[in-house]
Amino acid sequence: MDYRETLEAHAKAIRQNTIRCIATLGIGHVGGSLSIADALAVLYFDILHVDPNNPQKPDRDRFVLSKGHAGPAVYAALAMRGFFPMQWLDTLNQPNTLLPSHTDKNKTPGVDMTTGSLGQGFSAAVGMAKAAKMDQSPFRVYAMISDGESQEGQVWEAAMFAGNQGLDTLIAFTDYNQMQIDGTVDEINDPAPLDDKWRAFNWHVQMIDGHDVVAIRDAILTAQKATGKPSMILLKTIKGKGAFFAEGQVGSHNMPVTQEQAEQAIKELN
Ligand SMILES: Cc1ncc(C[n+]2csc(CCOP(=O)(O)OP(=O)(O)O)c2C)c(N)n1
Ligand SMILES: [Mg+2]
Repeated sequence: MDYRETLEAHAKAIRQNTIRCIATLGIGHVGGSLSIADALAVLYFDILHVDPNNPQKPDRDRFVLSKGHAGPAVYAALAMRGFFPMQWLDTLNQPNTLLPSHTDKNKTPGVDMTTGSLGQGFSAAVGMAKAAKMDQSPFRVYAMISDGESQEGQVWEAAMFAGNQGLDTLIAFTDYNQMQIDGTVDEINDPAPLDDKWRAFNWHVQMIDGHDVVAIRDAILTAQKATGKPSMILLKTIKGKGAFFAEGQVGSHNMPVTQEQAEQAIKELN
């Protein structure tokens, strides 16, 4: 299998495992989890220098899911990479689970930041990149924010600091799926033009198809070469991508999922 086929297979499995574990619970953040499956496949199966046997390795690359509600997709990727047994996915967001709805670094092996309050994870990621620079540590920091999250003032404080500091080991993504909880981002509080805004904050900016694994890989390699500036990769995505009951629907943000829906969607992905 070539790169595209291999990474698409991982993305498909992330989607299937995400749908399965949300259906086991009966409800969850389907939309924003499925829209980042392709980026997570490229990160966890190609880009990130991480060690499932040593999740706290000091010089590991960091990944901060600032849009913490997409935890289920990250758990699927981490389980598939061997950070913990696949059976843990069946415990998603249940009492005493190590896989809460939103990512928690004190609970889940492989999770680098506790998130859920939108904007905060991104600030933490900027702080990690600054600390790495001060310590002359070799690791990179990757962060995923969302477009509704980009309405948070805190995002732009962090953006300004990272741009001013030239934190070029920081590579961030925006899941530009055009939807938040109650509607489309443009009807609620349009963050566009996101590319020009990030450029104005002294970031290196790319805008790509967020469901094209090769484009994602190439954009990351380009970002790694951009010196003197942090990088923003704007991922044009579709909320709920890959599940017939969720794709392109605002209502997919946090939705009930039946076993029958899950089985059909998993079959269709095959
Ligand atoms: C500071 C803060 N305000 C509000 C919320 C509630 N909330 C959770 S997700 C969300 C927006 C979802 O839209 P988007 O950011 O575009 O994420 P997507 O679902 O598309 O991944 C909001 C307002 C929150 N988690 N944190
Ligand atoms: Mg969104």
